[in-house]
Amino acid sequence: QRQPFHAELEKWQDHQWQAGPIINGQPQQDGEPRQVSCPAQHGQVVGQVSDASATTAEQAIAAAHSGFAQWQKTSVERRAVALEQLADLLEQHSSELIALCVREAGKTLQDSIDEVREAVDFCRYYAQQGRQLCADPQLMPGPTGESNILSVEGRGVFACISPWNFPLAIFLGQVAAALVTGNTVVAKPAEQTSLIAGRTVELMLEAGIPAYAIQLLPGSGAVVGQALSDDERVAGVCFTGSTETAKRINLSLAQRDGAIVPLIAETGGQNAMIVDSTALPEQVVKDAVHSAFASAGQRCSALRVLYVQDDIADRVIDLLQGAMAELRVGYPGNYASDLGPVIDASAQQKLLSHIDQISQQGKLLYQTPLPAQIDGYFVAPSLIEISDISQLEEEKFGPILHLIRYKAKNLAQVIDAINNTGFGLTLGIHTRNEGLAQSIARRVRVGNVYINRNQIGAMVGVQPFGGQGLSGTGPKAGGPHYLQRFVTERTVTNNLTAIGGNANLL
Ligand code: UN1
Repeated sequence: QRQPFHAELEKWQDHQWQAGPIINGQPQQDGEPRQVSCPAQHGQVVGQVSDASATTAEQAIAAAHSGFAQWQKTSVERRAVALEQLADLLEQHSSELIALCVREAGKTLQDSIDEVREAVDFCRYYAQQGRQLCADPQLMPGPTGESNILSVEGRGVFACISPWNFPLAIFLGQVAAALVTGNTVVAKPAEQTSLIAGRTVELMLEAGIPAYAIQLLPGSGAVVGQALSDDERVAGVCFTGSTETAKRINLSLAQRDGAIVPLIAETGGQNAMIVDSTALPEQVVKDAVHSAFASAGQRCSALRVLYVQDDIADRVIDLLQGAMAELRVGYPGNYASDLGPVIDASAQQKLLSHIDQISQQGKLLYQTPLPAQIDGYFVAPSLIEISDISQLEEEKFGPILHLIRYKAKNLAQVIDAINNTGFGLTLGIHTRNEGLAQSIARRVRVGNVYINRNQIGAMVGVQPFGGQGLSGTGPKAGGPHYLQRFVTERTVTNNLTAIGGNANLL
């Protein structure tokens, strides 16, 4: 089942990429490079990465710090145009970027295509939003004889710390938001996907984003992440990843002497779907399977707990097993694969031991068989019945769907149990009772509610995305308020009569 663009992708099948720190546009070599291999094929080498040391991190922060004055003086129009040029360049290089997403991150072809699309959307959307937010200073209404002018400006150096599950889209979404609002950026990509980040920064430089505005630091959280959180010159942090890491960053920021520093965090979820007995079982199953197993469940928005009203539970389970039997797990570069591998050995281990342990407490209802001779970090899509959401202590980031039966009279307890997890990211509702859907949507504290459809794949500018509680700080990515936390505001009030100006002109 070859697609027309497949030959294009094949050109990149054996390509080796290199990445390392980039400071003021110059690639740096820090210590021995490490080898990156494809999560779907043991031993298939994708490239080499040189991780940043604490000394290099310091140099990158210094470079971003001294570049700030220049970038702040650059008009928002020029900053926005640079992002739009980058969007065009990403489109021109889409087959390389898609191949890199498949090979380094193990994302399926479809997910990799969507990934490039979303990165392009973020650049264009934030360019447009940035023009509005950072437009000319606003003259505020006020008493005669005074002028009151409100302006917004970048905060300074922004640290952008991004995850491996959206190695291009979220990496670039954060960076684009920080840049268009006038901040210079030090970007720390996830260690698992440094090659994609490195290639993206090369394209940013080619697109005309000045070298002083974007510094890249591949490396670990312990070295690079810590250096960014501790350094007084970093004026803001934008983070997507685990709740636990967000808390650690918050703690480091709180201990700074020099300033109170904003943290924009988008973290995990314990996402549920509530299905009542009026729902259409076929539609429920289609949406639940996609929400739970697309991207091998490695989305913070993914469905983890399917609550089904007991009257239709057996029917839904039956259909779910049928649908899961149809899922094709395989090499992510094959168009026919619905699911690829999970990201690495440690993720695979954690997921397999969770399946073991929770199946003993509950009941393993179905597992999609893995093809024979599959060679990589694959986890079989699993459906497990449990009795209570509190049995899941933390987010399980993989292709595991838990199912809980509930009785209609206990709906309020279901809602309380979901709220009591403390997470609040996505919620799915399936019912043909519109009043009930609206009532549930109001009572479960989450950032994104999806009614009678799947609950992943929020679109930039359409479904602003982000949660509350343990799931993040807001504002929502891809929404009209996102850029506001990247800027600081200044109001200048001027008594015009003091210097004899003609106050009436205002
Ligand atoms: C994430 O998994 O970190 O709604 C974010 C979605 C994506 C966002 C997921 N747009 O699935």
